[in-house]
Amino acid sequence: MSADGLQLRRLFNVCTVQYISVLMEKNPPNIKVLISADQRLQRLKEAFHVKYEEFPLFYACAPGRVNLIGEHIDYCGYAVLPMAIEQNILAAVSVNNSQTIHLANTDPRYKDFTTSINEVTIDRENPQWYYYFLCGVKGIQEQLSLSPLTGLRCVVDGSIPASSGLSSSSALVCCAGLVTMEANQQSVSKVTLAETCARCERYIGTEGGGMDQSISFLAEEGTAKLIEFNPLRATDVKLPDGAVFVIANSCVEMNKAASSHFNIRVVECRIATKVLGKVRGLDWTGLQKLGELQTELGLSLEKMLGLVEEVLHPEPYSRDEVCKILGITAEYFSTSILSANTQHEVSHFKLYQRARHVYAEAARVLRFKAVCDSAPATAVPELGQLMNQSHASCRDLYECSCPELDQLVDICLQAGAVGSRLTGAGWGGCTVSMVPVERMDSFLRTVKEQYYKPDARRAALLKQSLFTTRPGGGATIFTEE
Ligand code: ADP
Ligand code: NG1
Repeated sequence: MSADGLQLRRLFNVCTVQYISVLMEKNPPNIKVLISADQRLQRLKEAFHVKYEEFPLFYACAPGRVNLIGEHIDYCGYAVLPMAIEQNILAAVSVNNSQTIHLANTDPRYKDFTTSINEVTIDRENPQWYYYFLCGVKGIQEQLSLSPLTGLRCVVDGSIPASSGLSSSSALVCCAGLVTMEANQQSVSKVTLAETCARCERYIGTEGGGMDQSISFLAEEGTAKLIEFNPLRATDVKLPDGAVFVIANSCVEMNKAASSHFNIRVVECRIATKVLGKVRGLDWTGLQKLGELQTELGLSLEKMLGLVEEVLHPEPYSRDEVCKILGITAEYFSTSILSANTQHEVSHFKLYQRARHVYAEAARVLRFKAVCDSAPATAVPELGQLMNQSHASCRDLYECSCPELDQLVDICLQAGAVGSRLTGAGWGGCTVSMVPVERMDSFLRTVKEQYYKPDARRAALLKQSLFTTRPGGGATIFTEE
């Protein structure tokens, strides 16, 4: 079988396990790194055996990510700059003719779930863990018109802190997509997998932009990636020597699907697009993203920032004002512009602030890549400055930070980071800091002392909350030798 020119399903011997679906033909990932040592695989295999009294047929694994810069702009059509992290979602799987999907988890917080292959439905009112899995199943089923699906048994084991901005949910969806592909003996290219999983994660109710699923599939060890959309593509970004990226979790959890913060921002960007388009005389009805507006107008990002200054006012827009500008009824506004979980959540929209953040952040991503590519002697401080500007914009214009994240960023900067910012959706979760190699030890000591030690809950979570990270490999499927 082949897709996008790749010869799929050839066998590779990697470590003690075999790499069976050649999604990564050029650079097969180091499976030992992906699953962080054999013991985890062994424990999962045992858990699978205890649960189902048989051994797994294959394993699938999809990494989380840290976004270095480019926050809340993927769903506006703009490029972002993430890298995969070592932490991932790993699943052990067997297939059968039972016409059921059995899901279990090594973490007792996530309860067992069973459903018929004919009833793969997602309840977005109740975003339980297995619905994320079913998003991946449904996405691949639809993409490949699979009917009937094969029955399967699966145990999931995750090492990504949940609701912390490191994309545990997308890693789960991507892992489930891979499981479904392999269990049904299909082959799909990495790009199609990424696009399918980005689309199907929206069944849970959040209107994400595709960064997380793209990096989970397209990541390669040793390099961050510039991810561009429409068409989806990933370009290597070599990070400068001399600095290390450190992730620190604020220990504040924010579940995207269980709140409306995220979708409100998506809606505000959509309204800003339409208002700016209308004022510039465009047919605004089909325009959804600030990036599409820029393409239509053929202007630079700098000019788009000028347009925002000229057209939008800093005071929040009421529903009435938006309806008046666009010449639409309140009903049209509700049904065609707002999303399901933003209908009653918000009465005013900060169009000026959100659009300014998006266009300036899009420019920062391009600058970050340019600095990495040209690698001047000043690369590290310059990249740090871009990260600091990004955090300030997330905090002040996009309002997706929180007091704990701001405190943690301040502590990281005082501890010696050249740049520090929230990463991922925000309102809690992690920061990423760029730290010169020679300051690493004192940086870690200071952050520990100042953010984690004074608070018993944070101190208890320290081990999995503060860690250095290097660009990891992408999702894969493998079996035992
Ligand atoms: P994130 O920023 O990590 O993607 P979300 O709030 O979007 O955070 O998603 C977190 C949800 O993903 C969890 O509530 C849970 O339902 C699911 N999830 C994350 N990790 C696991 C795991 N190891 N096993 C099962 N489900 C998980
Ligand atoms: P996380 O950090 O995984 O919640 C979310 C979106 C991304 C992106 C970032 C903000 C999903 C699945 N992910 O990521 O697409 O918009 O926020 O940059 O919705």
